Amino acid sequence: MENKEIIPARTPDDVVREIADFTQRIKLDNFTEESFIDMLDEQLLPVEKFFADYSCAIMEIETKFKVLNEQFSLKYDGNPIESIHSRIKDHNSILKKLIKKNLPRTLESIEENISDIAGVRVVCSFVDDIYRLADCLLSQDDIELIDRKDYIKNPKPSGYRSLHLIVRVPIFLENEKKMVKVEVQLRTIAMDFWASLEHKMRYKKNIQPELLEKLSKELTDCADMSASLDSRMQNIRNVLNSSNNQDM
Ligand code: 0O2
Repeated sequence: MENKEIIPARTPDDVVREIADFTQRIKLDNFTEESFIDMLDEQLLPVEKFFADYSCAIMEIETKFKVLNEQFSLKYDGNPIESIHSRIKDHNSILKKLIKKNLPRTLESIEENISDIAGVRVVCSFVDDIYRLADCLLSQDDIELIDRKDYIKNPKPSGYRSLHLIVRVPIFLENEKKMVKVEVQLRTIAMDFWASLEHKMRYKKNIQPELLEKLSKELTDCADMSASLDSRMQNIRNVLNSSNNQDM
C-alpha cells in the first residue's frame, strides 16, 4: 500500500496561534518613521479602500430596504422591517475563514472567496414579509443574485433559520462603477433571538462537552417552538388581513 503522509487537521488552538504569529509579523514597532509612512501609502491605504467599497455597498443595500419599508408601510398596514443591522466582517474572522478554507491571504482572494465581508441583517415580524422583501430586492435591475440559501424552508440541523442572499450591488465611485458582494440575512424577530443566543453558546469558551450537548438539544427544541410561533402569528395576521378586506 502507498505510504501516504497524514496531515493532522488544524485545531482551533492552531488557528489562534497562526493568527498571533501573523499579527506579530506585521507589528508596527518594527518600522522607522520613513518606512512607516511608505508602508501606510503602499499597504494600508489600498486595504482601507478595499473595506470602504464594502461600506458603500452596505449603504446601498440598507437604502434599498429602507425605501421598501417606507413603500410597504403605505400599501399595507405597518412597517415590515423591525430593524436593520449591518457590519463589516472583522479582520480576525476573515483570517480564520481564510485559514479554515486554506485560501491565500490576499485581498484578491478575500474578494473572490469570502462572500460575507459586508453583511446586512434585516429583521421582520412576519415570515411572509421576508419573502416579499427578498423578491422586491431581487427584482431590482441593478441587483445581481449570486446565491440564495433558504434556511427557513430547510433549517440547519442546529435549528438555525434565516433566508440568506448573496448579491452584488453597484457602487458609483468618482470614476468608476464597481459591483460589490453583500450577504443579506433576512429573519424574523424570533429567528434572530434564537440565533443570537445560539451564537453566544457556540463562541463560549470553557464549556463542558456534556453541558454543551444538553444546551444544543435544548436550543434545537426552542428553534422548533419558535418556528411554530412564527407560523401561528403569521396565520393570525392573515386572518386579520382578510377580515379587514371583507369589512371594506
Ligand atoms: P458570523 O460571526 O455571523 O460572521 P461561508 O462559510 O459563509 O462561505 P457557509 O458556512 O455555508 O459558507 O455559510 P452559511 O452557513 O450559509 O452562513 C454563514 C452565516 O450564517 C454565519 O456567519 C452566521 O452568521 C449564520 N449562521 C449559519 N449557521 C448558523 C447557526 O447554526 N447558528 C447561528 N447562530 N448562525 C448561523 P459566520 O461567518 O459563521 O459567523
